[in-house]
Amino acid sequence: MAAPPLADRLLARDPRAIARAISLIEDEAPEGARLIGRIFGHTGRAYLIGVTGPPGAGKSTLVDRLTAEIRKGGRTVGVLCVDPTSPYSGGAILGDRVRMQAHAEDDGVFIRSMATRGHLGGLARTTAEAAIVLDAAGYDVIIIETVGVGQDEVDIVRTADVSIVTLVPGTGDEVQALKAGIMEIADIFVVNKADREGADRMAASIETMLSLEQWSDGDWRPPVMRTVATTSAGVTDLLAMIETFRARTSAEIGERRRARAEWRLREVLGRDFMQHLEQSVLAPGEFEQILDRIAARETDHYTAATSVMARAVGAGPVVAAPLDHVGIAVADAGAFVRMFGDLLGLSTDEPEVVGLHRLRFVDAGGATLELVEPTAPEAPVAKFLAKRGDALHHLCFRVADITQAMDALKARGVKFIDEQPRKGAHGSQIAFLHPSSAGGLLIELKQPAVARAEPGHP
Ligand SMILES: Nc1nc2c(ncn2[C@@H]2O[C@H](COP(=O)(O)OP(=O)(O)OP(=O)(O)O)[C@@H](O)[C@H]2O)c(=O)[nH]1
Ligand SMILES: [Mg+2]
Repeated sequence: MAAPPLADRLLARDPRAIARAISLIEDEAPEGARLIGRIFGHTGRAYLIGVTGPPGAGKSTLVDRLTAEIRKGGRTVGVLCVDPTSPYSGGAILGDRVRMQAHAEDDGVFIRSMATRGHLGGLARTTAEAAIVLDAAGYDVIIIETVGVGQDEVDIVRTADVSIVTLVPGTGDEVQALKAGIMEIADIFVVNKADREGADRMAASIETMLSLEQWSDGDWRPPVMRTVATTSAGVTDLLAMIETFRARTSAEIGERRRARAEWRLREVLGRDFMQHLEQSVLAPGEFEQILDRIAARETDHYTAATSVMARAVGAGPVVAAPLDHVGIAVADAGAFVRMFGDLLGLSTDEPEVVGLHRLRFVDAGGATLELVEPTAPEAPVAKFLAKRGDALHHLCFRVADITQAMDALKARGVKFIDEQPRKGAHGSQIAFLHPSSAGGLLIELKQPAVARAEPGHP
């Protein structure tokens, strides 16, 4: 008989299935994502406690004692430790093993360290998803321990049902230093290592900081608790305070869980969209090429992102470009104007000199014929004429934003004769693609002049 599916074993709180599920999530395996889909309907019952604080504050010891205290009341506990930055993380994991021993005989406790893989954002998400696994497995309380350094870790704790910030006696300067990061997320402060000198001062400086804020009547003002994790002193009171907070905030818990869901959803969407860009929108190696171009100051990250986005959201091809005109190199434009008039009844307007060329525009209905006549022997078209005689010279396509179109094309590896747009006829901006990128043809891009309301300002 085949083993029951992982999801079923997990829901039955099989520790091996839980460990396997968390590994799948850590590996960002597609099975992990599917598993979440299967078990998510069974979640939402667990109460999530986030514990953060500086390295070595005694968080793990405290979480261990808190776990024991919660177990006394009969509830089950799942613990997740996240420590991506601490140089002691090897030791922390060792410590977790030691602690696991303390609860080894207890199948009402599951402890897991989250491995550092990839970037921190990914770790934060996988931790949040591991919490979903523990929730589905039926653990009543889930405790997440993180070192409060990165924004993502702070987010994990901030979006827990209750956030506990652990500090230790010290000079009090730490409070100032931590203020910007983790101080404002605390629902409960804990001064751990209260057996050490300076615990009172530490508690007082937290109180001082709190007194600087405006508190209204209904507000939860974070209490400052004291513990000695190593002896469990104060842990019973801490748990009681957590329960008080839980009762007081039961109405708002939906909001926090919604914030948690939003944070996870944004993270996954961001990751998946980036993956889509790399796999389906950008050519192999193109991302690196864009980086090179940014490094060389040929483009900037906003412009590059805009053109990649335009392609990603199906704004059509790189440039939506209707045919503007067909360029014909001619030694004597007047002769051709007369010929088009006589043969086809096409009309022309006044010639215009641009650079080393005289241009005549013949109106051919939808598109225009542009007759390019050199005005100096060094004009590029003069060389073309010497070699080929009067002949089709180039095709010109109209684009709304020439800089953006060039960036989008360059991002695809297209080479240009003109690195920057230059002035064309009638106040337009133009640029030529290099024939090596255009099947040997000479292709011009043109951004027509914007029609201004004020006359006299072309
Ligand atoms: N004196 C005293 N020592 C404590 C107390 N709580 C923890 N310790 C000790 O402090 C050290 C660090 O404890 P941990 O629980 O590993 O601290 P942590 O905050 O989890 O550390 P990291 O996860 O590495 O950031 C250990 O040697 C603990 O025994 C306490 O209340 N008093
Ligand atoms: Mg720890």
